[in-house]
Amino acid sequence: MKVTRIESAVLAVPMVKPVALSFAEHRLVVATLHTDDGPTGLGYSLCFGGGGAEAVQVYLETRLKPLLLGEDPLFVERLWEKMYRADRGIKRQGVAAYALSALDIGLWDIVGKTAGLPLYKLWGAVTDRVDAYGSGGWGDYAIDDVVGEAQKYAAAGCRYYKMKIHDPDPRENRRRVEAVLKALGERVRLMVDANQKLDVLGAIRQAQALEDLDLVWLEEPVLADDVAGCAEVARAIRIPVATGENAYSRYEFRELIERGAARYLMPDVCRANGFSETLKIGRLAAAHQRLLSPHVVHELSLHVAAALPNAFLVEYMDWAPADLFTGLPHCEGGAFRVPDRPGHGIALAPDALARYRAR
Ligand code: SMN
Ligand code: MG
Repeated sequence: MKVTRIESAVLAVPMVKPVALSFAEHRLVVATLHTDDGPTGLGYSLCFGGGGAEAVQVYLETRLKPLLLGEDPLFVERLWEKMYRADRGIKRQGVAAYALSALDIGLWDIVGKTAGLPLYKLWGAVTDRVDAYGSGGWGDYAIDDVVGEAQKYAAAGCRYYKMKIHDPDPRENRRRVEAVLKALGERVRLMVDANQKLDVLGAIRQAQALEDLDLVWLEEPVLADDVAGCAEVARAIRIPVATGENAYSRYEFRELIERGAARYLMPDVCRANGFSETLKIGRLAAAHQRLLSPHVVHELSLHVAAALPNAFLVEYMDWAPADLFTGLPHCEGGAFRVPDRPGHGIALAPDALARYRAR
């Protein structure tokens, strides 16, 4: 089997409220991989808020696509190495990793379809149902918006909800968290996400102000580059730390683990060099008693979580309009049943390219 053609596009997907209070749109870089006598694979990377999608597409088209054309798509590991090692004199990660991720996801889709197996079973399934946490609560929401969103996820059965702590005043963040806890009662536990906004002392102060609220984790307290700073926070506070959505490889995750920077590791399959690397990060985490909680794109991450015994929840951000994909799983009783179609089970809806292509 050979890869004969790869078509890519940038899609611009407008957001509705409450997400629209913080983001007008998200962009997706989608890649369709065609083969001569085998199935077609779909891969994509989610560029949240839209930033950088055009650069990701250009890198994919000009630098990575030529490495795959004419190759056997079942040799994923070989092709991953070829893509990962390309241009290493000018790139580390970022844009290039988003592009590689989309293609790796597309290659695995072909492998699953060729084997006639959903990916989680191809990888040796541990479950076919994964619990989810509702996620959102962005900084531009009024408290009522956060509470309303949390209640929506609780109504879908989610027993966890993650919200942002973006206010410069730790007491205001506490008020927002308390309002959600009060509205949801005992049924739901919360995570909080600082999105790299704090410094070490600020994070310690913020954690102290939240310590008695039985939070599951505090996420990305300091700049993602500052692993030592994150580790200092993790040592000093009594809430477990989660991080990793801005880490791209097993090497970065190894450093997070070795420095004791977090208990929960959060690779994003669309950033961390695809399914191939995310699975390796998951195995590395298991060897160090770390739980893997994959970042967003639950419709793809579900396969990873269902194949790893040390996975803890997928992140459910309900942003995709109904006419974007076919095969999107539904949250029932706070969990997703992993799609049992061969590959990852997600396809673009028939008119999605025409409707959402960015202009
Ligand atoms: C987040 C950041 C960027 C894109 C999506 C989601 C956020 C989270 O930090 O963890 O949910
Ligand atoms: Mg986060």
